[in-house]
Amino acid sequence: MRVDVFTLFPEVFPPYMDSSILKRAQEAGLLDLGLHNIRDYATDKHHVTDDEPYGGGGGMVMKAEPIFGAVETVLGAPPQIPVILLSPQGRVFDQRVASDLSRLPHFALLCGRYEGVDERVREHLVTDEISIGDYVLTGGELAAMVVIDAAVRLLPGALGAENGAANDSHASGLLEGPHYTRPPEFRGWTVPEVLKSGDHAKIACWRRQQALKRTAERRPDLLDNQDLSEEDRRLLDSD
Ligand code: 9D3
Repeated sequence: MRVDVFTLFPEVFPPYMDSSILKRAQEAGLLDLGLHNIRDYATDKHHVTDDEPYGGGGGMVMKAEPIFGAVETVLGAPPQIPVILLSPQGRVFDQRVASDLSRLPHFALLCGRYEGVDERVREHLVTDEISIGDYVLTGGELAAMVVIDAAVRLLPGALGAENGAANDSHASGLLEGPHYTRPPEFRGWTVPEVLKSGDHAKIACWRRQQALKRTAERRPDLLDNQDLSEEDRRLLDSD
């Protein structure tokens, strides 16, 4: 998968993108990441990328020209791939959107800053718009990294065999139950006996029950779109 990111702050990407799973994905050739500084494509002497809004009201707006210049120079005019704007007005990102993106061979992410981008960018360059949730960020860069992270870990081979993406809690549609590791007792707090029993059928059953109960408690909305089996309903109702 190739992802081209257009941003005024390309330097914030490598510390995260070059760590852990995303680093491995790049080394394995699963992810080819292009970082492009929009400022490099501003043609005036001072490489200005923002300006005051028509109509007043304060704040600054990202100029169309440097954005078109950057995207069309790198991707061609018009680009033949999805150009996704990260903005508070986008459709809210979730595991389904991540999965859809992970199937694309190539897409571009455009990171908004300031109060937003000139509307002509949205009208004539952008093909999709994504928000990562209902809270206010400083710009689209963190959102772009969230989107890349969630999409890349779904690529076959991006995770170890053990932690297959199919096992993710949001893939099952349920929250995960509790996890424990050594020691068996810490400050007098113990690990549930069932996890040390070696009875794998019983452990799987207990984990399913914990996941169901935790989801019912914390995210009942997730259970609404679930087809629970008779066994699941029994697990939810028993202690
Ligand atoms: C004070 C004006 N803001 C009203 C709430 C508008 C505003 C413009 C630009 C607020 C934030 C931003 C910068 N945010 C993003 O570019 C952004 C974002 C976000 O803020 N929340 C969730 N997802 C995203 S994706 C990009």
